[in-house]
Amino acid sequence: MSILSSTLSSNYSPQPRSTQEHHRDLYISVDSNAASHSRAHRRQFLLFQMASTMLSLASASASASSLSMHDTLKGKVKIGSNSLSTGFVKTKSFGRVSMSVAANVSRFEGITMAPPDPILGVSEAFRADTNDMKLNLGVGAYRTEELQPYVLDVVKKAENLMLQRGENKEYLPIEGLAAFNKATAELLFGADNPLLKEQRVATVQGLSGTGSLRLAAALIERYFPGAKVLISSPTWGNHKNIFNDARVPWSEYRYYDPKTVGLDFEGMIADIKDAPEGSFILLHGCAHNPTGIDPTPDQWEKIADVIQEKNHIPFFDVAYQGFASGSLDTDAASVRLFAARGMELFVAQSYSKNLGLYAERIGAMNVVCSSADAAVRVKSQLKRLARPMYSNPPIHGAKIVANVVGDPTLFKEWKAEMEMMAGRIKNVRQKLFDSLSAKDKSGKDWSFILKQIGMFSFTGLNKAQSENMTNKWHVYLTKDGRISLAGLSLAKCEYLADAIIDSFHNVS
Ligand code: PLA
Repeated sequence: MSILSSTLSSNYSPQPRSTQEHHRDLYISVDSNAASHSRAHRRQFLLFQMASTMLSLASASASASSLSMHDTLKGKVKIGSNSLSTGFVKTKSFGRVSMSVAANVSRFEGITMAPPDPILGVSEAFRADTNDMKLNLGVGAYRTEELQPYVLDVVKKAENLMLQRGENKEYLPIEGLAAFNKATAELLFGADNPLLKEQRVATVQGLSGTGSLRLAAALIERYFPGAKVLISSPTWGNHKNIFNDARVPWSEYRYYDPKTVGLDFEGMIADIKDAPEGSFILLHGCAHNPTGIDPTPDQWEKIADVIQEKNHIPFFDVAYQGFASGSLDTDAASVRLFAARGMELFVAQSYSKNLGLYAERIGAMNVVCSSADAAVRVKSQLKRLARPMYSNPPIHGAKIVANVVGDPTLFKEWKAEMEMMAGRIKNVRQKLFDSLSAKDKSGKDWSFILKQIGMFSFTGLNKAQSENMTNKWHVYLTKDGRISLAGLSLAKCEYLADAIIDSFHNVS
């Protein structure tokens, strides 16, 4: 027996196969007559050699990116000007045999290389840079003045409490930890908000902000087929991925006006008005990502008016509560304003930033309904959607949040730490503005930096200028010109100002 015979299978199925399936297997003809065994053996070997050669050429061609997905699916491989069909071996059929081609070509040949993530990919590039001056202002993750990751003291204390109590690791219910769900809704709406007493909020623990948004997108896809989600232009890049993956149609509403480096309020209102009645309007609860530009309280009222008029459903993404202004209540004002009008709304929450629980994946999805009865039904469907996706959420972060919020001393300490983090970001924002204003002799007005809030600054640098920041200055940021001030120290402000001034004035 040759090596080849072990890769041959005689259970050929005559059913029609898709071109793709057809491409996955190579069929080779062999003489099944026992009397001519040695001849067949030699013939198998020759065919195998031919197939191997073809396949290595095909895989070389594919890895050189000259093989398009389209060509691959057609089962054709173009080498130079020759077009060779992988079906060539299907000629004589004494008995067709399917051969697994593990030696040279993967079953995954048709899977192309995915591009790096525009935000998380920046951290990967940063890690690979060996320059001493490098600075990671890509992902929104809080760093100390020494540019080190920061674990909040209250988190350490809550974890110690958990250890002392010897808590177990049993599965949580599908909707998550009850104490967490209660705490998270109270933090968002205010503990004495009547809609909590009226039990009109369906709250389920989610896999942080992203997972909660994705769960809500699945609910929209299932129960509002064809409904559109309107997202701001620009927005956090992952919003588009989330709705695309959930097969929920979306379009953009105007938000950022590059001329004023401010909010295009008229455009925003007009686009929300124009959206088909009953659309979902995605709003950043506070600290809009990436622009750092939020509507004023007056503007929020007008946005609520139009949304109500058009029977739209507001969908808040609250990823920075308490982290933007330093106050949990101030940062929840937009959501509370809509809720106070008796509107039904969606709110996704995240504890990545305000409690520094990035990797714990802790957040929640809240659906405010007009009746307790509707809330029970919505919650049951959120659980039904969650079960096949991830079954139930992780316990550790939920316990931390519940312990911090549930203990008056820890809760007070958390607020102080949040203020400290928000304060440090405000200080670097001011220092960056001061450095830019002092160093830039062109008379350019950099005051927009002071008007933006939250952890980001939208610098207005274009793609080429942002690339110059990275390639020449080793400053890592997203290609839309967003910098995370949470990753900046006072000590690095002058260096960053030099990089920005050079990129802005010397790169078109
Ligand atoms: N919503 C908004 C507006 C965000 O900015 C982020 C995080 C999330 C939701 C989700 O965060 P979570 O899943 O960790 O709760 N945006 C970050 C990180 C901070 C990221 O892109 O994942 C950012 O750098 O934009």
